[in-house]
Amino acid sequence: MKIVRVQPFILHVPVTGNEIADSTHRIDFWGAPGVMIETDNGLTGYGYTGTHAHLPTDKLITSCIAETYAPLLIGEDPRETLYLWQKLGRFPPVQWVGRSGITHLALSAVDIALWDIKAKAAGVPLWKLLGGSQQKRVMAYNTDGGWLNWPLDKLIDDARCSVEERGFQGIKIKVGSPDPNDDLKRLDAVRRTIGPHIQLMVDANGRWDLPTAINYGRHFADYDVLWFEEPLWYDDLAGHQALAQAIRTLIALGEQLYTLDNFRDFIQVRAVHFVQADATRLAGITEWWRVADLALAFRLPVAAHVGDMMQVHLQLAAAHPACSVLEYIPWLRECFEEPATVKDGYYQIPQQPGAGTTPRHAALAQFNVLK
Ligand code: 0YR
Ligand code: MG
Repeated sequence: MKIVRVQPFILHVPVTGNEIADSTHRIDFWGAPGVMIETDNGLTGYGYTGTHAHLPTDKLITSCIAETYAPLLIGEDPRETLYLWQKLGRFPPVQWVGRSGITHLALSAVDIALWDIKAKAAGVPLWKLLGGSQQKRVMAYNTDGGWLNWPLDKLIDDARCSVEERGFQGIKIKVGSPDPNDDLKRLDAVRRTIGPHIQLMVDANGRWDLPTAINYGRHFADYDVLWFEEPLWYDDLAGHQALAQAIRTLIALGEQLYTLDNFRDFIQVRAVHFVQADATRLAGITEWWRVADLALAFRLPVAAHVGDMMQVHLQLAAAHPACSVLEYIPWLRECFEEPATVKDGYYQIPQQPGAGTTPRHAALAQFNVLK
């Protein structure tokens, strides 16, 4: 089997309810720069990464795919995923300009498309190719809620609805308001609303400094917060390590870490408890799996970051023993042939061959902004 065509695309899809905000981002569209890889035996694989739908930036990713990676892929066997990951990711000119960021996001999209082909060629969903099981229970917690741009009454209504009507057994809310006391008020109101038995997480999206995170984070235990996510600037290893020792609430991070080396550094100094590896930031399935194994070796759970890249993460969670919880953000959901679906608080295990990344033709026609 040989790769004969590499064709990038960029989906821009509206987020739920016009606009969402966390402490750091305010967005109305989600972006999925991705790639379609065709083979000489008629199989087609799809992979993508996630962005804030800023077209000039998204084009940096797709031009890396089209101009740098495509020539390295044409004629290769797409099933040789480890070899191709190395060939692209360690291609000296790429290694020189970007071991994370744009080139790495582009490599994610390519790697996922290759695994999609590999699973389609085997005639099984990716989770089965990776050794997973139909019996695996993957809990969903709702993150398409708790937004910082929502007033208190909407926050509370949505928390109640998530739990009582939609069946989620866990939810996450954003913190990082201009006045952190407002965050504690919102947290208190949400905990009262959902009662003591629902998992509740908070996410500061990297906003706070260490004193703020210690001062306010130490109150989170009063509300039985399961984890405090991205409290500090993403790369601040020593800060997270100090925070993990200073407060009782456990630390989650990883959605802005790009490499196995980044995760090793955080994990080995115990600066993280819930490992939020994201296969669309780490370079694909290949590097995600290495991080998940690393977490397993330290007896840490992987709570994969999803953004809204549920399709591929559901496959991984159904396979990897360290991962049994995933956030739920359905912005891209309708774009796919077999959309990730939650029932009674748990994800349904997908059945179609591949990585779950095959878009509907109509979605490509409607949302592809790469002309
Ligand atoms: C906006 N999940 C997150 C949104 C979300 C972000 O970038 O996607 O809040 O990915 O932090 O845990
Ligand atoms: Mg987050």
